[in-house]
Amino acid sequence: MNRKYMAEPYRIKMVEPIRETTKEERITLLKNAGYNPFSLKSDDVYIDLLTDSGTGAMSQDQWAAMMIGDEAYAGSRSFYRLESVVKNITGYEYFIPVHQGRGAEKVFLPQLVTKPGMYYISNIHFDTTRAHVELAGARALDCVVPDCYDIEHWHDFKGNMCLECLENTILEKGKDNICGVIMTITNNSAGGQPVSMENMRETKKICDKYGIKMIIDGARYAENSFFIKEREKGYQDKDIVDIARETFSYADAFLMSAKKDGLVNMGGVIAIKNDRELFDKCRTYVVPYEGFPTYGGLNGRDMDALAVGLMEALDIRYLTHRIDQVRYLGDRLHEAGVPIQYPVGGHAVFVDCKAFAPHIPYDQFPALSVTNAIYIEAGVRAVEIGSLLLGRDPDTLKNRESKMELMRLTIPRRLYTYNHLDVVADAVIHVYEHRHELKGYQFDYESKILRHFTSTFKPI
Ligand code: PLI
Repeated sequence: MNRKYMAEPYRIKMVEPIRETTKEERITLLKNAGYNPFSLKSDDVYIDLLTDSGTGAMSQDQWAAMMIGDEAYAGSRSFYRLESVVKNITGYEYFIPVHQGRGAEKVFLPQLVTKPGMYYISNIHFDTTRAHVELAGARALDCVVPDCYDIEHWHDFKGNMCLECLENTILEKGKDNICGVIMTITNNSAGGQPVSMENMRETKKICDKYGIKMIIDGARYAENSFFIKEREKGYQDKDIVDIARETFSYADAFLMSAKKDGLVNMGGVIAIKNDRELFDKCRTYVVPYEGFPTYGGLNGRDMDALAVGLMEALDIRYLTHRIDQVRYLGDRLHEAGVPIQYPVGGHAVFVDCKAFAPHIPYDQFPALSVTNAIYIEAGVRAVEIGSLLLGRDPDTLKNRESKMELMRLTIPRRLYTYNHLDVVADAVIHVYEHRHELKGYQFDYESKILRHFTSTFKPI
């Protein structure tokens, strides 16, 4: 039987109760949190769609693998098991574990910054990636395709790199001033939108032409591979793992927050295709920042859980259900007329808050306003991905205006059911019907780096 949305390809054998609060309680809780959902206690959240990072459910095989974790400081069996999986999937020679994605960024990105005034170019830098580029003394430039901003209309690969923008930027800044090109797959800030294999290939050609390294920020590479299989000509009959391998073949290095498509609660990866010198530099820096190169901030048991999780995330039945859940929520909102990034991406539904609350200007953070309203309505926690997250220009210190003001409803892996997603959809639709009542926010306290995490606000 063909179902529109695939049912869970698993049974639930352990449950975690979740608490429901009243609307009155939530009004107070949000006020006490400085109107910043990051400051809410998770116990005060009914359905937590803040992030899909480290929030998924592990499988019985992962829990079992943890029992064989070998907690040696140097050269543990767990390390070698994980290394062999990473090498098998990527086809790369070198691997270093790290505690999470930003650990990989902190160790790796400064290695390619060789002088002042350099740039990384990405389809869109994720926020921590941008922060680490800037902390390393370089600047982050984004070159996503214009389709990305055509929110209402279907484009198969809205996450793609704009090749013209990429080449023009290299020529304008000078190839010797480009540290590297970072391809974020899927493109989180564009709405979890996929990047096509063709785009990977063409981007690599441009990188090779100018002698620039290409790096994959592959937190969600398995989901990206799924979209390539679904949408790109010639890939329908290929296995997901082969699509992933071809993807990696077009890059020189792979940085991963394994908290997403690694299906673990903590972990990260640096993998380098064949540049021994770069590997040695990263190995040197991983020691003071993360830990010895055979554990990089992880327990042996974490590495074993990741070794299993990486393979589970490439399973087509797992991926079909995963993407169907996101599609289900997207379809419910789309059918009700709520403006969303369409089609939905791999890990979240991104609500277009510029269209949702056009009366709130960018520097009063329309997506924060919608996010706070759905928390009050139903105890659902989402996250702002817009001008608040983009932060200030590091040189002029002016508020940067994001091209899109999005609220991300991020779906953790294997955690919630379709019924939970109905609660979310009903809340968002309710707030949409009362959208004219929404108000903007101003800072009460603004933190200097990655301000969206710890700042506090006042309603205007
Ligand atoms: O949260 P980390 O440090 O494990 O990973 C940082 C990171 C790097 N790249 C990309 C594309 C990410 O999405 C990412 C983290 N994302 C988070 C936390 C999110 O909520 O989307």
